Amino acid sequence: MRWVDASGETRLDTALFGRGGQIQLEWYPAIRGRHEMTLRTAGQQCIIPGMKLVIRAMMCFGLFAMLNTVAASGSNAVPPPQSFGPVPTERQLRWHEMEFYGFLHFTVNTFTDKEWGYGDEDEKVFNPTAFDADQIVSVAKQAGMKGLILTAKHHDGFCLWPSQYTEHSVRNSPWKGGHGDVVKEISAACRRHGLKFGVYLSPWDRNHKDYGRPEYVAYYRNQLRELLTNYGDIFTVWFDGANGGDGFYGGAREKRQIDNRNYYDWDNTWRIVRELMPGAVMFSDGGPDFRWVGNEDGIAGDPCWATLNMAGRYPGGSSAHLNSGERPGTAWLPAECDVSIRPGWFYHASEDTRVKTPRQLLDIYYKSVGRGADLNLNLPPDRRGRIHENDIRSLTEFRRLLDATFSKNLAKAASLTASNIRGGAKQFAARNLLDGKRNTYWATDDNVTTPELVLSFAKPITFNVVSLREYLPLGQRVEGFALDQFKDGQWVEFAKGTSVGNLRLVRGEPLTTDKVRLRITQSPVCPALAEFGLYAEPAQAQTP
Ligand code: FUL
Repeated sequence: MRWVDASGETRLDTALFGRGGQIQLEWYPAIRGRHEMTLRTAGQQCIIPGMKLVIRAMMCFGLFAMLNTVAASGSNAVPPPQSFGPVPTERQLRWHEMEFYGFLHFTVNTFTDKEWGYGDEDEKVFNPTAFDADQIVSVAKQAGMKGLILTAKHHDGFCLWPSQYTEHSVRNSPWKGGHGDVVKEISAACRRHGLKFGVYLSPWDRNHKDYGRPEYVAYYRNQLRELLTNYGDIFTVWFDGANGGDGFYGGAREKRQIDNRNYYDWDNTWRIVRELMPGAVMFSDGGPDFRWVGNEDGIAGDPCWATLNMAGRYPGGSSAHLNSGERPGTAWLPAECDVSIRPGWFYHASEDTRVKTPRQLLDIYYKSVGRGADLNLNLPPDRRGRIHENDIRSLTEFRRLLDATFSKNLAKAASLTASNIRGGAKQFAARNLLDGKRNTYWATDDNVTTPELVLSFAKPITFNVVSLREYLPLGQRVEGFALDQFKDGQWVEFAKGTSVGNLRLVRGEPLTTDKVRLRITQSPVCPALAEFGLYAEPAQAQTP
């Protein structure tokens, strides 16, 4: 048995319970009264949410006994493949499962019609007329987003929560008589609607007098602590790479350059997040948990590897290879595609007619989520403090088209023939590809790195989207694949690709056939694939 704490460190290691297989207990310690435990043995997982210690201990004991029986009975089981290269942490796996979430860019800029505030804005300009956190969050939820990241503080330094460390905040705005707290309202609405909540806290602060000096770093960390202790669970902290330049700086109105690499002492700043919110993932150009994709168009590279070489990487550092990732890489550092539904990140009435269309959003989805990245789509609240009707219209149709496409996996009707199954074991059977679960997978024997899978249908099917997913805990393995249809008595290739990772969506012209073949054409080790799907997009999604 391994007892792993939230930072990934093994706290206890004993063979007492795990003779026939491995049982893992992960314990996320008390975070403001919340506990989470994960019990895992080969192919099984049980998460026990917050409850009193004694009850948890009793439940664990019973579950251990049960899981140990399962693990012991599998003592002669075929061993799973060894992992390849860097592998994701638990917190990164949880982030991969989200796939699609949103940004909320909201601050004084919304009212001054700017993208970057200078830092000298009067707090009084922040005055939404009909702020409605439930409207904002429910729009995101209906769009299928799994979480929202709020700009608690953008480069202008204005704080959307009443920070005790500055006067430059909602406390001095007329909104709700100075008693408003946007961070509180959005985080609470996220909890009510079942979305995760994250914060963007700009390192660059054009308002603060000490920016560029050590005192500011202490201020920044104090604010980070406030956000991580007063607003419940935070799934991510988003560290922007844009750093230093001209600004108000307490009235100095000058240019301040900083040394991006050393000024923020990132190791110690990140440590605060690990201590206060061990389950949270952190974003920046250089990680440590997920990376920028290198553009603000929402488009991942093809290939887009989830791995990167980390030497010389830091927030605000080089963007070389962020779009494609690097293979095999020294760390698991998957990409996030961030893009706004409008040309700007903040709301501007002049952009009401320039909202991305449902088809543009679909194209972005296929080129981000469909290339193994997560999509972070920005929805800027307007001056009322709501998501604008035009944005909602576009999102609603986008969601309808996605649901119409992915509600039915046509591959489920197929009979499957795999050229190899690891040890001939049911545990690694090709059928695992169709069960809709990311924790079961098809794997082959170690020496079989280019297997094939044939899907045969009783009646011809028509599809135009193929999906593939790797079993991520074993690392990113596949380097090349091809897809064939059986046409006029022979196999004809209709698509090929390289990286798969969390998800690969291949989108093309509709095909009608009664046989489809997947060929893994390149892999340094035996592949481990979790899902395979064939889908048909409604006609409206396919027309330009
Ligand atoms: C950039 C910022 O400068 C933009 O204003 C926006 O917040 C974007 C998401 O990140 O670096």
